Amino acid sequence: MDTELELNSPSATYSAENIQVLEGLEAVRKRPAMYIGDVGERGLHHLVYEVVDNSIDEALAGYCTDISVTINPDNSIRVEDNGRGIPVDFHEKEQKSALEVVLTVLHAGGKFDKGTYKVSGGLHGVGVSCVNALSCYLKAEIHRNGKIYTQEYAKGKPTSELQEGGHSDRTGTIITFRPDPEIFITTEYKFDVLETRLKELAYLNKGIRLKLSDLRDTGRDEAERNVEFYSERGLSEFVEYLDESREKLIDNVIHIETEKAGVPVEIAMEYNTSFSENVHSYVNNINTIEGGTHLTGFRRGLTRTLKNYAEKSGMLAKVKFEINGDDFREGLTAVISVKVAEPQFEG
Ligand code: 0RA
Repeated sequence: MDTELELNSPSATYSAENIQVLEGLEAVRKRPAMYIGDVGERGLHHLVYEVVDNSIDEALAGYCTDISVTINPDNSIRVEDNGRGIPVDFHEKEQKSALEVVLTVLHAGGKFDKGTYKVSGGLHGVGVSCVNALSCYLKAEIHRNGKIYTQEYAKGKPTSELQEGGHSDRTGTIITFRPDPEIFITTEYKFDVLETRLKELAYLNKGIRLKLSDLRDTGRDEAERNVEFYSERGLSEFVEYLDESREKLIDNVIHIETEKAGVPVEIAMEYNTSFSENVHSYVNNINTIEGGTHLTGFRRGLTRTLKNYAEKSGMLAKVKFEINGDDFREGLTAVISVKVAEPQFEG
């Protein structure tokens, strides 16, 4: 069925509600690149980040401590967390379970309750429904209310009812999905790519345990196929890792954790003996390579603070040239991370 034709046709009798749901199902498959960037290797890996980001949100809300990603032998991906589990109760407005809403309605990947802390949500922030739409198979297993619930999907549409299974003494969500080969140019996952991202996420979100296992026959040995990331000190450790091969100029990483206008701000920085600037900035766990107001603000603040200090302590009097911001960033390694409710991403 050609959805666009149907929707534009004057004889179409869809209600607004139906249209929204149809859009959720069809639009993503029609123009996948618009939702996940591309249908190559990047987009393929992006599906994993999209699911993991939901688990990270659950962790940032204080309900989840462990997230585990498995590459199955058939290149399907399993993401398991020990969060509250996606709600399975009946959603009156949509006339389906909350789980089905999360998995089939675009942008409904987030929490329904406004009060919760949702800052993650991927580069494009499109949610799990997008992953569902672009998967030839998806299974959701929910541990909640002392029970196990399962439901299966194909290309974004349920292929089974929500099933109530056995007892469970824990809570959590397990999403298993297989990217649709009709959509993606390649469906082969790269361990190293996922490893790099999970490691980064561990540094950016201290206290969360992130695991990665590869069940494929890759020739790598056991230890190389099972890695675990956990950062106790977050950005400080990130900076130490970035400066691993450089010579320190100060003993301890400067670590600032604060909040401005409800926006959590975390900064870690240190100086090394090199002359290069190595500043990484993140908004909602996404590397903002083009910078932004958060980076500009940091740079200005650093220049102002150090210049003031140099002036007051009489150091500037000895300097024969005009000192500027670049001078304060020589040999600087820093990571800046902010978490904003409604980010404005460009590029
Ligand atoms: C909607 C509402 C709530 C949690 C979630 C979604 C949720 C989604 C994902 C996706 C992967 N893991 C997840 N964990 C939770 C809030 C649930 C509540 O209020 O109990």
